[in-house]
Amino acid sequence: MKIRNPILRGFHPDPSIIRVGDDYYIATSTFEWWPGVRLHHSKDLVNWELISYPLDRVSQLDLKGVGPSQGIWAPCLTYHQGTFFLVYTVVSTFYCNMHDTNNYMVTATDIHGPWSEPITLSNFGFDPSLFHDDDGRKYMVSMVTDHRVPQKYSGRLLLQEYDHKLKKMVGPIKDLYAADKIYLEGAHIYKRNEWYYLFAADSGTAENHGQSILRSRNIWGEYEMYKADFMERKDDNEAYSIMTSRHKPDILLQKSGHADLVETQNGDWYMVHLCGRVLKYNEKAKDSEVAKERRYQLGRETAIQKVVWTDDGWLELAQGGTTPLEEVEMPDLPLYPTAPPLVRDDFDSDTLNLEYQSLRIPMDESYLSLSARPGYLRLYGRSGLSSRLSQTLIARRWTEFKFTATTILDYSPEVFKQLAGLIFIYDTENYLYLHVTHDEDLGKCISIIRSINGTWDYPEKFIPLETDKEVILQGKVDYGLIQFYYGYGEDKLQAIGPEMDCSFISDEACKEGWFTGAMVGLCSQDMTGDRKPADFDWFEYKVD
Ligand code: 6LW
Repeated sequence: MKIRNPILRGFHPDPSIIRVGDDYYIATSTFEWWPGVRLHHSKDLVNWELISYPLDRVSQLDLKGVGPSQGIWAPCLTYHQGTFFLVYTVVSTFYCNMHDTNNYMVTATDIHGPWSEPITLSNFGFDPSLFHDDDGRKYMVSMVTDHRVPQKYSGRLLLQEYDHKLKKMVGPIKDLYAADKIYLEGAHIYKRNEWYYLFAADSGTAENHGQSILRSRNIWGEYEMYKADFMERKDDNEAYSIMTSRHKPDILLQKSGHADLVETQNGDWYMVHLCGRVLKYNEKAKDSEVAKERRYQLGRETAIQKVVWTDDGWLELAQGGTTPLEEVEMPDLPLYPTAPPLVRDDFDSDTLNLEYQSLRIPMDESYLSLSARPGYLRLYGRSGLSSRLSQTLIARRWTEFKFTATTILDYSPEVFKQLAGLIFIYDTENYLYLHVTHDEDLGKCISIIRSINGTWDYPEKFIPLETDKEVILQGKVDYGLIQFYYGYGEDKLQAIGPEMDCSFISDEACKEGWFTGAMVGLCSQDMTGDRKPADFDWFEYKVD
């Protein structure tokens, strides 16, 4: 049996991995989606299960108002002497000149929490990572952002000591790497056989992405970069990557880089890394204008590779070369299957399934209830879809390019400012929304709103609905195209609107932020302030 990549499918970037005994944990970035940081667990590296979100209180994390793809970036999970440490960046200003990238740490003695209140770290840049040295000292490495024009260095990593008794950064801040040519970020430090290794993502997170490794006898440097003949380089400006997809635009795992290492109980080594699967447009869409673009709807995902240490102490992919594999040899560990993925959620439980996340604010009883009408998810309508403050919206990840999402809605809107329905969304500016509303002439009715980078239109007119019936809403996504359906019985649905491009719901097409991935979910707006409830009996996400 092989490990099938990506192991965490759909929007799961910047993976950080640890092993504690027989248990493996991966933390990934969640950006403006609440709660903060997704944790998966595995015992075999094959089967992974979502177990929790460490940042689940507003006192730990306040995302109100943050822009798309800001918020939580690149968590780093470590474990030392009975304590889990999670460091991460909360980005409050980006896509501008001066970035605000604040770094924090929370700790817990149980991976399931509770996690502490955040400790403030230093803020020279993003992607902080904590290293626990043998002598008990702790260090934080991070990249440096530079607002000057031109920037002084293109790639810069720094190191500072962190004192856990004082709960603060101490001592000097020093450059570990500062150079013109190669951009580095997402760094982690490891120690092996008296070498300190600096393991860093190179060349940015898009299709040029790669992973580099440097080493030094002293933690403060100088670090020597691993340079070997098997590393293909087109010119002197190209990074020395031990893994990259940049020369192979046709392999499944594009954008490969931003890796973290783990050693198994048996002494094998693996690295998790981010990757992206490029959208292959379906037959009907492939000659269209948009199909000329390489787009990644599923965002950046998490994959894993087997690696080996060479005799002279460098790290390489186990298969040789620099190309990540789609299927990877599994470790010599017993299989530990996880529960099958959630398909139809009947909303019969007291708590919402972990798969769902909300935008910026906690999912609480004030606007979302599983008890107000047992067996239904009740969403009280609030802000409009452009709001970065108080949206009533929950969503889960697209995990494949072809799937069907369906829900059934009991809703009696009284004015056009009340809407509820099924949404396919990247961020506040990019979505397709099949919704039920009210029209002065038609009464209860249904239509579709399309927002592409904040330009809105209705690809379908308003169609009247029967007043007292629950209505089924459905969207079928098929490799870049979407078709919506509605009706009163699952076997009697009728198409609504044209078959449309949905590839704009992707990293590449979205203008303000491009770090998350496509989501699908349920939402409700009531811009009158009356909080009109919308009741959803079930929600299904089915990969075809
Ligand atoms: C992540 C960083 C990156 O922190 O993207 O471009 C950021 N590089 O490594 C968000 O995933």
